[in-house]
Amino acid sequence: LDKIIENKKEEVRKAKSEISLQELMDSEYFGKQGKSLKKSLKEKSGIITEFKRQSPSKGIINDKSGVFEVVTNYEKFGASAVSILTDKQFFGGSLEDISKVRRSTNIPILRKDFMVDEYQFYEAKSIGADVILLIAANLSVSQVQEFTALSHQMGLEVLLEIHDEEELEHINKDVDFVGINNRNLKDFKVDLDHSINLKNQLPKEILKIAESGIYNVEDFKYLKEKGFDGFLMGEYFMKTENPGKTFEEFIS
Ligand code: IGP
Repeated sequence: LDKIIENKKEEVRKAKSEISLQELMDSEYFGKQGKSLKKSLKEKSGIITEFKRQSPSKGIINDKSGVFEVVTNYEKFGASAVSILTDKQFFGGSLEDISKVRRSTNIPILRKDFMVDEYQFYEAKSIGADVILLIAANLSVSQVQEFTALSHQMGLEVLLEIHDEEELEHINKDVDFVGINNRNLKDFKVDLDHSINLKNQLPKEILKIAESGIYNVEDFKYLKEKGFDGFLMGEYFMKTENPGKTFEEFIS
């Protein structure tokens, strides 16, 4: 994670020198409220499907499927939202992956990246993202607060990701969702019961999302039964030739 964050800060420095904040703010999406994941979590399957080509833990997952086809099918078969990795170095994604599908997609789009600087929130808004991810492991309590306020000013919803009890202090009443990562980012181990235990320590009112490592219908049902409101799933779909079809089969 440290390596990713270092690289991200460097990337942001570079991006800032290429495109000014003002240019980002000239985009048509500024001043508009994004699509609400709160709403679509309730109205649809509750699954936040993910488009992810590769990851540090798994290497290449899928370098053949195109973002347009996959996202179109995720939406068609009832995804509540789509998460799109925009980190290039470690996940093989890009901002263009979101731009490419924004106009043809009606469900909320989560910009999945490592947020370390205000600039990235303007960037997310400028390409039409609706939701952003904040990872407690790489942010201070006050950064989470500041980034949440900034996101809401721009009409973006905020998913705060935690993994450990120590990270509970990062939660504030303004974040829209708390995501519990079933995968430990330090050793990549997946433990659903660890997440359920942590979930039980969260405020009752907050929407809870189970993230990562959901690889079969049983796990999904188990987490649902335990009271999670949303489920973030990537690899299970992406590792197949036709991720959209795999999603269709999963929810039917
Ligand atoms: C999806 P999986 O195991 O279904 O592919 O996981 C998603 O939860 C995972 O990609 C993720 C992630 C992250 C990636 C969760 N938090 C933070 C990068 C950064």
